[in-house]
Amino acid sequence: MGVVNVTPDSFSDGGQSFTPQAAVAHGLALLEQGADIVDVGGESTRPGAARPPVEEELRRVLPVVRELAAAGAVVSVDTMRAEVAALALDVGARLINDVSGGLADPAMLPLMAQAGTPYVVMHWRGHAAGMQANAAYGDVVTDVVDELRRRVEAALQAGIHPGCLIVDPGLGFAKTPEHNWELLGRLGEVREQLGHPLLVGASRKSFLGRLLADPATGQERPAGLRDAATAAVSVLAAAQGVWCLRAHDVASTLDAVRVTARWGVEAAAQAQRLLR
Ligand code: PMM
Repeated sequence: MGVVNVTPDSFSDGGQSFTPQAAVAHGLALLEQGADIVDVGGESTRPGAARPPVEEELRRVLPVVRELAAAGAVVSVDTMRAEVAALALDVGARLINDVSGGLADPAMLPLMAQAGTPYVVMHWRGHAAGMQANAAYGDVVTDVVDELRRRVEAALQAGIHPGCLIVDPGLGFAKTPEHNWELLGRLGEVREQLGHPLLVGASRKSFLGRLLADPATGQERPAGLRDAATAAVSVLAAAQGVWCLRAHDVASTLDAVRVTARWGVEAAAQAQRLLR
């Protein structure tokens, strides 16, 4: 899944695709790189970010979805709002990626039940403005699985077909770097316990920037220089059986997945030696 952020303030690509023309061109380039899905979003979920009004989100997203769908792309829309999801589906979106797992808008689950299209349910504990205050867990994997299971049950109760549900542990959403690493290391457990296809979005996230911080200054590695680290995460996530990887630089993640597919799971254990 390639990322097309139509936002002025995204942490990962800093407003690169803010005009509809630039966003469409970027989406087409990601497809050219080999993306199966392009994920179009008009709301930044960076920790601390303010929400755009719904009209603004629609203005950002709809023209881009319409044009990419017309070009034959499988378009996903990254939104927490049922109104945006409904209009995006009308203009050709084929999947809704809801980082709130249906918690942000009570109209979302009924809409998805009616639409009958695939729906990504991500683990979420509140909007970007205050979410890092909620980063407290017992065992993070147990808690995230339990909370996601409740969202899956709510989705099924609303009438969403089980075959339409994709789950996502929500790396970086109300999670510290340690929580993200623990979830990544135990993705196989998350997948087995939930029994739905798993989507993972680690691409360019700040826990990678933190790991690769400059040893002299302590400064995080900038977002644009985290693609090799993202590809490494992609290898390890692929080896644990995820269904979909959400990435900004599709080419490097796809290469990494190709190598993993050729190699086998042993790679993960062996690679640790290189770091001693
Ligand atoms: N992360 C971001 C946005 N949308 N959707 C899903 N399903 N999973 C994620 O981890 C996720 C997401 C934040 O990253 P961005 O600002 O680079 O898009």
